[in-house]
Amino acid sequence: MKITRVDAIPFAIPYRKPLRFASGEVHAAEHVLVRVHTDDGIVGIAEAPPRPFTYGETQAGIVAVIESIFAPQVVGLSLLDRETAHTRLGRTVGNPTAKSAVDMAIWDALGQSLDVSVTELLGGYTDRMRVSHMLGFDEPAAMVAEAEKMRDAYGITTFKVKVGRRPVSLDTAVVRALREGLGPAVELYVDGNRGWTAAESARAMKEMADLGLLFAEELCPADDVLGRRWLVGQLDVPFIADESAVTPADVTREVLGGSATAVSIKTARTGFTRSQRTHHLAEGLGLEVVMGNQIDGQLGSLCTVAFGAAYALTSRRAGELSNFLDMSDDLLAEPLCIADGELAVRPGAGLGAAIDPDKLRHYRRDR
Ligand code: MUC
Ligand code: MG
Repeated sequence: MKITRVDAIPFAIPYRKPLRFASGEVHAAEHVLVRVHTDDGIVGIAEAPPRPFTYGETQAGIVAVIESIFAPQVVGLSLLDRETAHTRLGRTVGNPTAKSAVDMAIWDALGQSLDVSVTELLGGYTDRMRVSHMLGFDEPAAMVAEAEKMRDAYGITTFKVKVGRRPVSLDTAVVRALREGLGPAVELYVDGNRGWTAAESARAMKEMADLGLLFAEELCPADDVLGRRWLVGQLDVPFIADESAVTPADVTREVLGGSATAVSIKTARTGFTRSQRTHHLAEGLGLEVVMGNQIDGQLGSLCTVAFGAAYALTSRRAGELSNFLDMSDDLLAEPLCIADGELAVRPGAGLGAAIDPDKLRHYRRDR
């Protein structure tokens, strides 16, 4: 069970349709595949998605920090030394998705070694989650058509709508069109990626007051400290902290400061070890949790559902598990399948994921 090697392999898979939102856009999954090898021949895997507009990481930077700092820190540890690995990775500031991929690949390897699934290792509450689909910026008719396609093809009935454009009516018109087009039964919530000011956010939420929204997420920057507190205090739906609350300490600060009332847990940026801490904190504080998406590929989505299904609190709400549907291909040998609006964890040991070697050869960018 000793870690002998860590690989960081950059790859690029184009998106069929780019995802656009207030803080950026994604045209290709230029991620890093992380493999943790052990002395008994087990290989744990996970993927790191660079999101420079959110965390400052780049694909080349993720490869470099793993090869030069993180790999030497974990090689020689047992797979059971997860707290030691977490503490050592924590000596380096930032680099959340690089750290998380190493952490999750260790958990995958541990699950394989013990012949137990990661979900069971973590908490084992259920084996599936309802899926929420994220709708990027477009014209109202196109976004309604996309949501209808997702509902008809995959049974998805929860949608997160990207907002944060100016004037705010560009986005409020979309949300109204979605409610009118899809009817009262679907769940809708909005994510601004810090695009609006607090006053614009308040105006937009008033315009959408009759649309039955479930949540509002990161509508304005957390750095507008008093403005955001003022906004959150007047909303009658939970306000989700996403990119403003990456660490458990960030969550505590945002919530106790009155700037958030719910939290997005993204395994891509807190791995399994830190996501556990955020989960326990959210439970203690009585916060709603949504399992978020870092525009993950299939391996990242599998990590999200593996964690989300492990606990009652994280599996209560639909998880954001479907961005991979917009990718033109993936590395997983057996594709993920969303059916009846749900995604199941993979049965079997660890994450239950295997990489297709031909696809890896085709998409890798290091040779
Ligand atoms: C989301 O929930 O915000 C877009 C930017 C980011 O950091 O994550 C995605 C989705
Ligand atoms: Mg968000």
